Amino acid sequence: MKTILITGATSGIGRACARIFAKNNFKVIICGRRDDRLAELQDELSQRTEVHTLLFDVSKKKAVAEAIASLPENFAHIDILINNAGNAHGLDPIQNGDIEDWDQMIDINVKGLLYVSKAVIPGMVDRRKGHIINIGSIAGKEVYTNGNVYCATKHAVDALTKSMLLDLNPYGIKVGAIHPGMVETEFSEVRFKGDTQRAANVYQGLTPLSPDDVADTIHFVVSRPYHINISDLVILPTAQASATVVNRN
Ligand code: NDP
Ligand code: 8X3
Repeated sequence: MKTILITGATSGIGRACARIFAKNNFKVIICGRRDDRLAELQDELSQRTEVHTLLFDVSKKKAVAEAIASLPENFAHIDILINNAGNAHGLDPIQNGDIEDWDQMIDINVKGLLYVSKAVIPGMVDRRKGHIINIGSIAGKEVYTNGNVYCATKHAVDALTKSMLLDLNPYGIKVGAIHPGMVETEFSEVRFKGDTQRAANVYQGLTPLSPDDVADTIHFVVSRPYHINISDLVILPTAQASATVVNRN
């Protein structure tokens, strides 16, 4: 039975991934900062598979290293890493951007992804097998007005994915990124700091992707035969043609 570690499993895309992989016979390690959500999800998924929870903030490098090092023997060999934890904080023109928001996005979306990868990759290299999936974004392929720092972090995820693919190629490790467009999760509530009306407006007049749509695609990517690596995949709602071109009713 393969073991998968999913960051940001307490909500949205990460939680949907935890569910689909638990249903499909993977041991799951679910990570996040909200312990009540982790406990609830562990209860749910334990009906189907072995589940281990790790409570840590991806932006705290010591906490990341300690958490991964604490894995019990039966979860220690990670076959698949889903670097999913991340969010946007704010949507402001560059001249008005909040430096705290910038720090958070860079610390979580870029440095956090690196800290987790640094803790997991050496085991994969030793075992000469593994699969890393980084969750980028359409914002990692294009920039849009006021997206500045969030877009920059997701462009960094795109670049890091391509770099990991090159560096880990000699070890038979698969690396790829999934770049979603609009997915209805808590993402916009976080971006707009709890303004639920503004968050809901983002998805008005179209059918966005659901977290399950993205998780299903990730499961497809992970379940390909060993010789197939899907290295770069953009998934959009049909109503969305680019980061900003959206056909609303
Ligand atoms: P959610 O807000 O629903 O989920 C974000 C997850 O990330 C939560 O589980 C949260 O857990 C975790 N997280 C955030 N900050 C930290 C941190 N410092 N340490 C540990 N975990 C953290 O959003 P999504 O599911 O939409 O987002 C998942 C990924 O998908 C992100 O990387 C996002 O950028 C990307 N994405 C989302 C799109 C969308 O339209 N929704 C489109 C394209 C990409 P907790 O708070 O418990 O720590
Ligand atoms: C999330 C999608 O378009 O809000 O990464 O940046 S978008």
